[in-house]
Amino acid sequence: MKEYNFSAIESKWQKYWDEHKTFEASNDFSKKKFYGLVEFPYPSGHGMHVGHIKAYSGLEVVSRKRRMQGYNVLFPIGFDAYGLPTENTAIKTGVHPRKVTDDNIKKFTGQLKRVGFSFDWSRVIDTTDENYYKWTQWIFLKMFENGLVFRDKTLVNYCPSCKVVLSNEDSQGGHCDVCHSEIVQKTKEVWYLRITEYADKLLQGLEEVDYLPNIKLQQQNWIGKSTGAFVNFKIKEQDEQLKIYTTRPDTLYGVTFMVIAPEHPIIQKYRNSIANIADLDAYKTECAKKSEFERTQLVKDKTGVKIDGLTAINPITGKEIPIYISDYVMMGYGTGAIMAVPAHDTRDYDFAKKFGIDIIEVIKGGDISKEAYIGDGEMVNSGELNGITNKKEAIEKMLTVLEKLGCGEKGVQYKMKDWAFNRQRYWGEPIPIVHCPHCGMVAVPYDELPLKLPPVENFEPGTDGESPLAKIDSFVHCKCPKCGCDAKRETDTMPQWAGSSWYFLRYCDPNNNDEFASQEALKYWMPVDWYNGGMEHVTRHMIYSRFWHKFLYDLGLVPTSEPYAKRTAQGLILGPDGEKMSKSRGNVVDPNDVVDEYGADVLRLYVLFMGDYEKAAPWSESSVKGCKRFVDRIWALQDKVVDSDEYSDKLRSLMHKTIKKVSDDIESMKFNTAIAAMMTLLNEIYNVGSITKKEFRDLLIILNPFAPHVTEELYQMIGCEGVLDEQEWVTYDEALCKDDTIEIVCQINGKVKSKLTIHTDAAKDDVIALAKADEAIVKATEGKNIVKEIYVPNKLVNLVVK
Ligand code: ANZ
Ligand code: ZN
Repeated sequence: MKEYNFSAIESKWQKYWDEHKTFEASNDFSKKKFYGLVEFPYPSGHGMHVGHIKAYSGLEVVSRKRRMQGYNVLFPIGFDAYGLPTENTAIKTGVHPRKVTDDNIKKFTGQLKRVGFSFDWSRVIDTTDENYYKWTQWIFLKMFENGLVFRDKTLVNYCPSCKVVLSNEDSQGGHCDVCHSEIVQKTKEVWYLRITEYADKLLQGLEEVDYLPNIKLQQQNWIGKSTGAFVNFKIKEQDEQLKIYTTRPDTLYGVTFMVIAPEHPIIQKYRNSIANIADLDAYKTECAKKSEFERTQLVKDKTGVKIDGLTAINPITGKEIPIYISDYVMMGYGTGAIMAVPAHDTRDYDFAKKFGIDIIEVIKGGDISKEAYIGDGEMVNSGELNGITNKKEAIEKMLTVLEKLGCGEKGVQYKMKDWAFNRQRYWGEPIPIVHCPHCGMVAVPYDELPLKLPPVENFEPGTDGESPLAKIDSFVHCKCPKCGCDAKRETDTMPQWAGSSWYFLRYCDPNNNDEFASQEALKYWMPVDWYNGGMEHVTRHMIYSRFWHKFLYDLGLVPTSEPYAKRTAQGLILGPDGEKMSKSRGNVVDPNDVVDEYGADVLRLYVLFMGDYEKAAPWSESSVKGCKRFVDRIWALQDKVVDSDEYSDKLRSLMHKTIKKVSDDIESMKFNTAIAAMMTLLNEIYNVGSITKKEFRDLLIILNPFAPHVTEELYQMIGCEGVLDEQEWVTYDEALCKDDTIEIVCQINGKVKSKLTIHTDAAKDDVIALAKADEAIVKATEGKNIVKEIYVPNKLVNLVVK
């Protein structure tokens, strides 16, 4: 038998695929199509991570299968190359970001090719390429033209270390997404995209798409639609109304005070009539140092100051109530003012306790001397609402009363805010706007795009968070496109997420110089049939790109209202220690090392075998070796081939079952159990002692998407016609898939964790392998060592772990 020289075999086939353009999508738009999309990488200096391999391997398998099923497959790749890390490297090393980017892209390309991914290399996109960002700027100008771009001076999230303004999406949890520094609030005039105008469409669109349930849920929560009411409270001392937003107008009789955000404009308006204005100012200054995240933490001690000189009147009871400022009310949500109902809201309760304010029960059911009661119950102390037990009914009734009194109305609010769309940095798309002293903001004419990033020597941002572009006179000074007089260019650049907001459209027609993509290509390829990526992008890139897409749809420039028909997500790969992989922990696995030692096929098999695709799983060297053994044994089958074009009696049934299992499992992303099924088949072949040529051929076909190099090689070695990747996917006979199976229990340290369905005659190794691939078992053994494996045939598996 020839030695299994994986590195020679792998380079041979990679070269073959390159030369034959095997995986280039065809422009024959009459064929049935499949568009599989994976999140294009940010080409960082660290090179590829095993996480990238796992992220791409899922749809890699699906795409290879689809080609064999006769689809015209678009499975593209590119580089999302603008961004801070590259610029920071440039600042540190003095090497221009263009060069850093090109080097990194080269490195990534080499690594991706070494793994044998079947990407269409003729359609590679680089978001920093002027032929690409020309269209990013073009779409931005379309938004500008349509009133979706504006500038506003407000409180923004500012990262003092990166010296940039960040969107809410980029500062979740109060930390900078790039450097993890704490975010501070700063008043600054910045660019915004009016994404909130699309809030309802983004929410409704979720009903049309096939996303994993938790992905949908996260998007719904991020958009955060809330239905409630706006209510006006009269101010006793002034001819003034204070408008609040509440989801619980039914509790109006329980309002005993009001709280407004420290930044609320009413304070400035009446500052001369407020006796303790100095205290209020001081409190506001303290608040400015805190992040929104800190301010809204439920557990923190409540602070605030009572406004001395403004008193509100409850519109229902006519009672006078005090107004406080406190940091738990945010200026950016609702109206920046609330009616406080301490009996039934936890934050209001804590505040009332601390400041000695009355607590009036209006819903029966709890013990308000101990804590706020937030459940449902009968309305009490509430005039016309008394006796009502249904919350909805109570809300409706109160709304009618408020409307009659003319002091309230139904209202809708969204958690999502407009998208702070700017960076004060060099390595990004220049915002194509000119500021003219006469005409105001003027768009750069479309035929002048791309507005190119000028060459710069010094990338350091300015001290006041000013872009390095502001220092380049030749860039800044220009003529107004409208009136021709002296004007200045905008010097902010677009944020990291601009280029990725429409890249899936460009893949359809990447070299078009007249349009971002032709209508013909878009009509054929869109929507993306299946998009896979990380959970961390669900409330950023996914929301942003759906917004851009819906905007283009409204202009009639794309054929579908949603960009992605289906979205799934892979789980993280953890370090061998079960912790998140990181340079500082020293637990990072380099995919290059794995390819060197075991080959690309083993790496590909392993990242899909290591556990449930959607779950996090720790790296295990011994499991990598297990996959290597599997490939070695597949290789060794070449000595057991019987020349026959039939299935043998002994293997017929198992062949059909395995083909069915692998076919189905690929569709539901259960790659681990698909591989386990092929392992079972392999063991059975060894038990039988031989394999017919037909059986071998069909096994190679179903294994090909996972391990394409070794299967191509074997396919030729056993004398099959043509090349494997041009063969048709194999079919099975449903009738032959019925089986003698039995359910057994699966234990960890003697405790039942899961159940498995196995063949009654399955071998011990196979059952153990199946058990280890089981979702619940993977979870229960995460980060632990299996020290003993027990199998009681057709009864149970028990894994002893430490
Ligand atoms: C009275 C009330 C009584 C409330 C009660 C809740 C429970 P969602 O569902 O998230 O929309 N609120 C309104 N604006 C606020 C702001 N700018 N900062 C902090 N809190 C604000 O929450 C709406 C509720 O959050 C509103 O309903 C208001 O408190 C508070 F038993 O009004 B409620
Ligand atoms: Zn002008």
